Amino acid sequence: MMWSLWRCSSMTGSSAFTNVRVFKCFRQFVKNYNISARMPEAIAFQGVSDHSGLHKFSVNESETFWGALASQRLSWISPFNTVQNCNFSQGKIKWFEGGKLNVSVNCLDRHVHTCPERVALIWERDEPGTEVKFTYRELLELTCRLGNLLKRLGVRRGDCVTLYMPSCPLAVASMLACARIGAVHNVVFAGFSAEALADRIRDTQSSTVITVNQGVRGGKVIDLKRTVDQAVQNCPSVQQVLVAMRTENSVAMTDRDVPLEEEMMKEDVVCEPVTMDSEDVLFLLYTSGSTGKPKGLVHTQAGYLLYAAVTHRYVFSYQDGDVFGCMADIGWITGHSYGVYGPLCNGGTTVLFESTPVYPDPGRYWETVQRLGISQFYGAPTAIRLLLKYGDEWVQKYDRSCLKTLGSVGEPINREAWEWYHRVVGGGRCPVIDTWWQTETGGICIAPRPSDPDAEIIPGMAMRPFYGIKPALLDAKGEVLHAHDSTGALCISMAWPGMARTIHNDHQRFIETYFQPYPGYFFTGDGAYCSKEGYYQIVGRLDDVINVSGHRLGTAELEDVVVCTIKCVYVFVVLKKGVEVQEDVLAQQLREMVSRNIAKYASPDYIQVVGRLPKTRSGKIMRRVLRKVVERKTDDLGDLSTLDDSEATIILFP
Ligand code: 6R9
Repeated sequence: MMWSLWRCSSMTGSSAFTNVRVFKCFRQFVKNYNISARMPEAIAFQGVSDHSGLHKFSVNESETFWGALASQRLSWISPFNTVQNCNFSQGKIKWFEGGKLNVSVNCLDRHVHTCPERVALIWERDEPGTEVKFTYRELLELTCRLGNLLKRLGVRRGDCVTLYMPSCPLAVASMLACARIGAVHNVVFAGFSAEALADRIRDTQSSTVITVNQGVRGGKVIDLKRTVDQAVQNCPSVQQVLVAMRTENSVAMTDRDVPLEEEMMKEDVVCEPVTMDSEDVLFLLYTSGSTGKPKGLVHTQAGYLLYAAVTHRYVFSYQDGDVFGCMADIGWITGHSYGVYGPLCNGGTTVLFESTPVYPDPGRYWETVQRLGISQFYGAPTAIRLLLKYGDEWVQKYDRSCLKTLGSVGEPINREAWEWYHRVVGGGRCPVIDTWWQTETGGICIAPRPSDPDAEIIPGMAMRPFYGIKPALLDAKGEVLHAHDSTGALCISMAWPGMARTIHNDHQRFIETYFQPYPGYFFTGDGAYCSKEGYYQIVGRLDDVINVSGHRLGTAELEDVVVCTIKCVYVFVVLKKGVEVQEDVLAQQLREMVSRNIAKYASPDYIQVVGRLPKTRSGKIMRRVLRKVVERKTDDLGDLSTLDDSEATIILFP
């Protein structure tokens, strides 16, 4: 077992020698960095500590607010000169200019200095009961070894490193190692295809890719290295692929491949952190856009880190000693901000979840909560909806008394799921926090309870803007809707430190997408309702991005594929109960509608009325099944084990 091997050696092998070296290194940090900042438990400015008072202060005195937080919560090598320098019409977003810092020092060294043996990561591996814990000291050592290895392999400040790895300590250490040496990371979700990976590698011109031989999820082994091999065939920029061994199965290695653990163990456990400017790039993360090509959103050092840390602390009421359980994969922004950067910057303990909500059974989440003592559970509505269908027993079997807060992210949480989460999972005891935000926003922007423990929470509503966030709803004409109790395009009217700075290689697209639709505002692409009380509820995307089980999919991207593979538009129609209509009349009407509202060429070639659509238990439409229908390959429908009702397929093909 390579993984436990290197872990053991990092524990035992580090011994006194390492500690002395590490200690010397920290003494140096104490000199170089302002590590004095102990985190106060509550924000209070000029005597104001209630939410609405503080919110007003944070938007009216934005510079004072963020300036104070930045100097208090981050360790700087040298202080910043200006708090912000932003201009929406130019798409210029700059925070804390002149400031110098290192993100990995903020996430690791300063905590190693005060509490080296505190657990930083709990790696909740696929098999329940096999979790592995990493202290801050161990994670720093791992990060330093990796940082040194990357440097030895020629990775320099500003170079982009693509990670294609599941959530695991080596992935976190790789992210932080990039931050340590000034490289930029680009994590690609390890479920994406070779083509999607190749696109992202090419767009970033990465020379280095880090992966694992195989992933393990839901009891299944996935050949990740093989996908990387396929992808890099079409990526001339790639010079080396670092391969970690998640399983004991060997993989074919080429000249380009570097055995990660073996090479890492040759490296020193001390790696000098590079001095970075606040506005140097920290990472790129790709997300679907409303036109074909995914957008590589760019996040920078200080503003992103501060915003992730402060939102993590206040939205979830995270306190020292809590165990933060973010279920999201590190391949999504949620995994970046609340699996890695927010909790680690706060010196917290964070869980990296490798499995699925239903492996080995639908009690997995709650068994994990009990075993690891999770205090804040942060999951997606799609998983909650899936689990509620299995019944309450799977939850009630386990002791959830450690839970304090239940978070939700990714898509609107419907009332039924909200109530179940609150009543059954939280036993009516824990607030349910619906958090609205995006890859572009870097961190949570709207959530019910930034800090005030007694604030009212309304089911299914994200409710209150976070500090420094000033939302606005605009109508189709671009007019601001001043009255409450209205619905419009959700925009944000002033800059905040966590927002993305640009789209990699395409600043013009950044301006056109986010700042031109409503001049003077950042446009989120979502629609929202604002209640009489001024609480926000997200209604969904306004552009042609669809949200499938919490993941953004550009319909243009889908169309690209559909058009070049089957070259026609095929529409399945499910009629409302009781509606009777002649199929040819309906088909005629639908074709006219599409021609009128989109274009003539988009008019469907085929229209089929069906009883219902094949869906997974989480409500996700099984498009591959539909595709087989279209291709007339109904004897080859593939694995239907996740189908919620196999009858549906029979209805499809009567
Ligand atoms: C963090 C994340 C962003 C899009 C966003 C919106 C939807 C996210 C939501 C929500 C309703 C919530 N979304 N949280 N909709 N309520 N609490 O998911 O980032 O992957 O970039 O997706 O997800 O449509 O615009 P990302």
